[in-house]
Amino acid sequence: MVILGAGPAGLVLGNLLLRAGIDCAVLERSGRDDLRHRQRAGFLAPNTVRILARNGLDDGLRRHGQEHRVCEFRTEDGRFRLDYGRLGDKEPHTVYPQHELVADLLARFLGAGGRIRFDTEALAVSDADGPDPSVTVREPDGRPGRWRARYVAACDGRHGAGRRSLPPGSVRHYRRDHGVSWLGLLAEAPPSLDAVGYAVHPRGFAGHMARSAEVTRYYLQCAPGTRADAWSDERVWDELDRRMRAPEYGPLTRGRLLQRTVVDLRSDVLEPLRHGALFLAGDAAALISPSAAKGANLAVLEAELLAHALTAALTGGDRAALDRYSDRCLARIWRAQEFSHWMIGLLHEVPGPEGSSPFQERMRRSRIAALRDSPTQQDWFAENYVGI
Ligand code: RFL
Repeated sequence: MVILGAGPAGLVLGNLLLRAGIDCAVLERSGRDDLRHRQRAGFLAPNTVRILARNGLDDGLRRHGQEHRVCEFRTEDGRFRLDYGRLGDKEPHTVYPQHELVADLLARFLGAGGRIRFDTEALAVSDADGPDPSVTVREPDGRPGRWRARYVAACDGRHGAGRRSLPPGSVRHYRRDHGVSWLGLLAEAPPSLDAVGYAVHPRGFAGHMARSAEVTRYYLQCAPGTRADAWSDERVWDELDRRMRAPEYGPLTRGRLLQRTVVDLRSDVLEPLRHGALFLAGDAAALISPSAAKGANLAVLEAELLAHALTAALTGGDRAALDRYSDRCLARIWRAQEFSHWMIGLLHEVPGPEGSSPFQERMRRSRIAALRDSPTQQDWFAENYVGI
């Protein structure tokens, strides 16, 4: 069994297969250090925490994860807070940075004797629908190599070899460009409020999300095509202050900007998530805009489903769960896509065919008012916000 990619999807899958006694190897393009420092997600859904806990992969999470249950909306019509941990299914998020989770999963995998090849880039998966599937790779010394495997799990993200190896016409590709971009920032500064902050402003969206006591993630909507380094640090902080309405609601704690990335809000889904012996999981299966923080959560969920299905096939010869894998994941993926799409419409004036319009601006305000005023809407929000 070969797994491409050592992100949350690949490492959860690797750990579960290893524990089930299945011979597997993980091929990872990056070096070990790069992997441990790649800061991305932070909000883990309760179901993700349960999956990690029941598989004994939650040591770090239990020790260092922080419960999080409140979000605050700031708009031209004032501000309001939702204690989503008391609404809907009454469950909180756990804030635990993705790179810490990846480091934990990696340590666990290696500690249990797992095989991982760093600096090894998968180039293509061949003969996935034939008797002898294989993966061609570029070895760390630049030379070509080949791995044979009964099954291949592509957990190598959206630009990985898994997706590239799908023959034309073998899967359907659904995609959507939301026409909205965010400048994603990591600041070496403690959180400025005790809630996720969503600010909707005529100048664009701004977001605030705690990562740890020392680091906070911020987002600033920017024009598509903006370069990550286009704005000075001072301009970034001034713009955050303005959009988060700091003069009215309190100052933001400034700090050094550790990371800047431009994130174009795009979504796509492949159907089915399988071609012969090649299975897709995580971002390789579906890319979801970070507006509702679902990507890493879907990756963990899919990895567990795939691990169980592969274990049944490889240890008992029962392929029924493998045959159901794609449909089971897709039901959850589309639900998460729908909610993320709704969040984008809540937080931005999504340009319509004729661009932004006053009509859309009024629709957005009305959507926020419904969330502020309707307990039913709040329960629905909470259920979808933490659910998967
Ligand atoms: P990953 O984490 O991208 O890991 C893929 C791994 O594959 C390797 N790779 C290859 N290896 C070998 N050969 C090749 N050809 C390869 N090509 C790639 C890569 O080096 C990498 O190590 O995918 P995975 O495991 O599917 O996990 C998905 C999540 O990383 C992603 O969905 C989330 O980070 C999305 N996301 C968030 N999700 C949440 O659930 N909660 C959040 O709060 C959240 N915040 C975010 C986010 C994504 C963000 N960005 C960068 C778009 C915040 C941001 C800014």
